[in-house]
Amino acid sequence: MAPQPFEKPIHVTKPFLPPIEEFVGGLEEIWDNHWLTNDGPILRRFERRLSNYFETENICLFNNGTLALQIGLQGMGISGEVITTPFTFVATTHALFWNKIRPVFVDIEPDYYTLDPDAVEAAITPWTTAILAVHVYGFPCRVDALADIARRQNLALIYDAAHAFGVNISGRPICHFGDLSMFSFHATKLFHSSEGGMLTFRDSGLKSTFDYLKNFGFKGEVEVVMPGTNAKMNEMQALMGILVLGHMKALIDRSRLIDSTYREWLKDVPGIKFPPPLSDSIYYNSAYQPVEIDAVEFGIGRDELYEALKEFNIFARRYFYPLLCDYSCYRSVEVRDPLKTARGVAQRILCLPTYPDLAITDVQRICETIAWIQKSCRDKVNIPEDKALHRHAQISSLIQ
Ligand code: T4K
Repeated sequence: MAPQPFEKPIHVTKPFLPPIEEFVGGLEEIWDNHWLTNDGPILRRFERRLSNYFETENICLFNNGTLALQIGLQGMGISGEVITTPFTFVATTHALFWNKIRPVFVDIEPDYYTLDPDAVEAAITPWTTAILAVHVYGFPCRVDALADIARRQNLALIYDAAHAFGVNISGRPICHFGDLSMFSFHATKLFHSSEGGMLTFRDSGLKSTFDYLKNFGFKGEVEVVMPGTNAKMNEMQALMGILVLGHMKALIDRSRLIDSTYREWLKDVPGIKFPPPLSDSIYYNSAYQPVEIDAVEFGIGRDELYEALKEFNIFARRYFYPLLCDYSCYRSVEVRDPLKTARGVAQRILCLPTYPDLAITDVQRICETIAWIQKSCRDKVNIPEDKALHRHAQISSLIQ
């Protein structure tokens, strides 16, 4: 018998919200202060707490991660060509575009989907100024290999660490690798401030530049030293961030438990591949739950599973499909690397729901649903790939 659909939609994520009394208490402080944005007292407190958490003084807060990255590149004076990954959220490449930098897309590695250092090295030209790598899903890039290339080739090493809040390598927060890291505090992230972003950086001299750039370029009241923008975090965002930070250890523990439950309950389902266990030196945040679907072994392809899950009120997401270079706005960018791994992964990847509020019994139910779809569809649906829509109709009829 088919499993019952969930009564309410299960989305790929759902933001953690602190107890409402904590937020209301903070709002009272904001009401007393009559200070809503522009370097307010709560923002400063948030900055100090993050500084402590990340073990660095070199941080700067923003109203979102996209503008943080854009300003990071601008403040560091990056130009020309930057080698980057096509397997990420669009904002990574948009930040290059807004700085008039040409993205050079190269391939990723098969286990953790991060930039392949050999492909990076092969793509360097006299115009290359930086590497922009992504700790995608919070999986750390091969930081030593990339640092070695950056040092030898005199390139800046920049990380989009949007997904990597809380990740450590050999006990060091991940922001200590590379010249600059950007973290997103968007509502869909394990750590969030509803919207928000942060830069951490090696060169403390950059702090004032980033502060100018996020505040119209103002230095004091009557001097504007550079054409900045408005990318300031406000007090409500900072308040949410402080409160969520207080729960961070429990949030990561919970995500790790969800991850191990998925792995245990799906281990006997053919055609589902999890990223291999990480080395013991890495403390991982389990922020996302990516799996690869092998259409031959599973019986149906990733897209059909994605559609079939919707019938059960389960809304997984195909992060990150299509590859960035295949979006219409980047199709004109020349891509020399065949992107063999990235192309395959983009066709197979599916991010399953994971968020702290997701009950373990619901994770098990999602797994049972996937196992049921696999069993029911594998032998019964025998329609060629090019009739995918027809296949979907067949799958729907099996489920009903
Ligand atoms: N670099 C990387 C590698 C990134 O992944 C991102 C953002 C950035 C840079 C840029 O950082 P920010 O400027 O965003 O700080 C979402 C997020 O909007 C985006 O922040 C995130 N990456 C990306 C991976 O995912 P969508 O278009 O998938 O979001 P949406 O609205 O479809 O939300 C996904 C699901 O989350 C919904 O189905 C339901 C749930 N949800 C969402 C929101 C906003 C909730 O339950 N509550 C909510 O408030 O992009």
